[in-house]
Amino acid sequence: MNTNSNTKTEITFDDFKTEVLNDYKLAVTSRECSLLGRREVLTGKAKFGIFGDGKEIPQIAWAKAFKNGDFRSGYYRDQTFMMAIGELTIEQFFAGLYADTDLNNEPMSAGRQMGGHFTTHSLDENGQWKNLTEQKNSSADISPTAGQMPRLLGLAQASKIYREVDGIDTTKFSKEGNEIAWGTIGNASTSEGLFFETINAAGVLQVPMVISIWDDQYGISVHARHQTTKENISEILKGFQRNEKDKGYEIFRVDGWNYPELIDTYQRAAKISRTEHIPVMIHVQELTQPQGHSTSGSHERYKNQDRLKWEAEYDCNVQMRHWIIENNISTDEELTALERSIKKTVREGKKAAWSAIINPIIEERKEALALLSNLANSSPNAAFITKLKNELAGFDEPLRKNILSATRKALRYVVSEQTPEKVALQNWVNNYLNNVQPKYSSHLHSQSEQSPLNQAEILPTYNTEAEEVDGRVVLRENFDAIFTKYPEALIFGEDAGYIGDVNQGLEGLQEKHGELRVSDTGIREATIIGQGIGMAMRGLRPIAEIQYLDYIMYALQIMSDDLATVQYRTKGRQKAPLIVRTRGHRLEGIWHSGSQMGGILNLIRGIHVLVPRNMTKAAGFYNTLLESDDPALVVECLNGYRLKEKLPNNIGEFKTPIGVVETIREGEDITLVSYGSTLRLVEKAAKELVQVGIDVEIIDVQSLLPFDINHDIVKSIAKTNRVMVIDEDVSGGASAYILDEILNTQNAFQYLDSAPKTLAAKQHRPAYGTDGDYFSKPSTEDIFEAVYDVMHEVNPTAHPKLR
Ligand SMILES: Cc1ncc(C[n+]2csc(CCOP(=O)(O)OP(=O)(O)O)c2C)c(N)n1
Ligand SMILES: [Mg+2]
Repeated sequence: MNTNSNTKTEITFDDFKTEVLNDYKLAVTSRECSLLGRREVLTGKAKFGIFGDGKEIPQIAWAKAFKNGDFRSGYYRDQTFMMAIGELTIEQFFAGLYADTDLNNEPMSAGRQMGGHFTTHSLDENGQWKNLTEQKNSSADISPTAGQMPRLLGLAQASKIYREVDGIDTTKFSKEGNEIAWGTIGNASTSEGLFFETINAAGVLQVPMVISIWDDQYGISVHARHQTTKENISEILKGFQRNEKDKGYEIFRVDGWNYPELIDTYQRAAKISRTEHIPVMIHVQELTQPQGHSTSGSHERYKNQDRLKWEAEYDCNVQMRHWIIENNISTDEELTALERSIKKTVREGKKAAWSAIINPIIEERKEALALLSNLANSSPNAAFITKLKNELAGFDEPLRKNILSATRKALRYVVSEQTPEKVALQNWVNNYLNNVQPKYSSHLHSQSEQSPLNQAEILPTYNTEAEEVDGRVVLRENFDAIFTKYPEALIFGEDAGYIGDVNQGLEGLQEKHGELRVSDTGIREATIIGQGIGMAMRGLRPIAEIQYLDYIMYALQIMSDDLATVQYRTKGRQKAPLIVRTRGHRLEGIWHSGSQMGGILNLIRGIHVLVPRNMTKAAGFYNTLLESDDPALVVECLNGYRLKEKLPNNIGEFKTPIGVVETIREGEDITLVSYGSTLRLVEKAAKELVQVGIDVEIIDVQSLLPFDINHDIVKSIAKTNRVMVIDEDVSGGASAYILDEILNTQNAFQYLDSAPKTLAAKQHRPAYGTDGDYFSKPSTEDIFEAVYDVMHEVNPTAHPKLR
């Protein structure tokens, strides 16, 4: 059904007519999907619908300019485009609406995302790259408005890197950087900071990005007068227009119902962007929402009669129909016949999609009903079980939830019976859960061979006379080795380029590896991450530097909503193995203390969180991650860059394994669990505790996500029978997370002879200065006393009360 993207210079009238009618057919098909989709929600077969009606024609024009290798980063209105590039069928459209969990039926997300969230597959079933230059690509959508913008920047920047950096194997990713990254955004979403941040950054970077703004004057019910100064986004962005003197954007304005002008505009935009690597903005005005925003309400509530009348008239499909007739390309009768046949095709597609989702569930229900019958026949509680069975049999459109609910409840009625029928049902429920749960829970992380969990440790090795250097030197030497070994690796961030980062971990590397690979960025954390996500999605190995951990807050939304969910929301068909480098821990002051680990941990499941205690460990993590295909955050210890470490002689080779803890002091009395810079205080307290006869074991977590995959902490607790988690975050933050892992995942309670403890910071943000730190975060004395108190409780005679 896709549109013709061969724009030949000379075509016959018949060719032209065929193409126009094919486009019209596509527009009407997409519209029928939207209309029928809404009905499916209102009748209860689907839960929620958000559709592309009213935006069909510009998307067809766009698709004609979209070439193999290009990338889309858009939002929920783009169904017609996806159909036009041949990546969304009618059946798939409805499979998305119904949340079909079979990736073969619902290739966008296997039912994990609401309908209207689109993607293409960059990876095969084994998680290996497909050849992206031979297909049309769409990065996986997310729902937060403007959340598609930061990634768009990186998708575009990848073309620049592939065109201008030598030595990268581009086979699967780029043909001389000729790919455009195409973005779409609604008019109201341009009010978001992420939009402005991205627009500015793309202007600075001069990357091949074409952003289309679908302007229907509304954002749900809120009119443009509340959204945009002058109610006109391209008007206020005029200053970005390039001229002879200054680089900038090419800006177009076009009416969304004008088929020939749209085609012309998109062709011109593509030419400029693709050849010259110029960012382009296309403000597509006068669009409509024939059915309102979504299935959650009707637009008659907030649009007046005049507006509704105008929308009916300027509906882009209606306008295209007029244009076809006016230009004698077809007749009213012919088009009416075409429209009728499309209605039928869409209805059939919808039916096929429903059968595909419901038939397997009906089969599963059959099995469950048979087992429930058998169970009833063998049980004195037959009446209750039969009732459950009949309820399950009564659903016209059963869900897996109904099947599990009935079978799990039935087991309660036979809890004290011993029959083969009961065992059969128990086994069936267990198997069923094992089979179904992954449909919802798989692929939080990579499941490919390159998962970092498959990377074995390689220890650093040293010459006998190994030099003691500042920690930052270990890092710098290692980054140098990385950029030499991996031509596709690059690092960027505030002050990361010319001066080689604020702590000189990249000193001299821009000069050596070039400005495109070791670069400065503007102060714009969210789009620094976006650059990384987009480039990683196109096969590069970006390292995005966030200057200080405290400022990751600006990027946390995009890390949480986008980066952390890439594998999950595509069920393993896209990846963004971005490494986020930052520095934190044990600093001073409200916005320079680097401690908000609990918030981070809870928000970025899907990204590994690594907290190396020194720079050798950190370098080892980078080496592991570059051989792997998952995203990760590495938090270096800010106060460790000037501490001395021995310089390994296998720089670039040694690897710190992820998810593995390290015991850094052995002891008998209590296990102290901590990470990062706080460990230095714990180690100091440990030495002082020896003086009073207390012998502690210290474990460095190193990797907060994943956490202690070998369950070594519980082994230590089995020996000491006591545990304390020490952390510089607020109580209830990372310490609570760690204790939860130890108690709930590792079942440590059975070995405990004392209450498990956490020692965390005060509830307020850390105050400035040495005393500010002392009175805000656990000090050596705090640690000493907290441990001492536990031992006092154990043996008050040996350890009398301190104070
Ligand atoms: C960050 C965020 N805030 C609010 C929402 C809820 N929301 C979804 S769509 C929408 C309006 C978007 O309007 P516009 O960008 O003009 O796109 P349109 O739907 O009109 O095409 C809002 C407020 C959201 N998804 N994300
Ligand atoms: Mg809008």
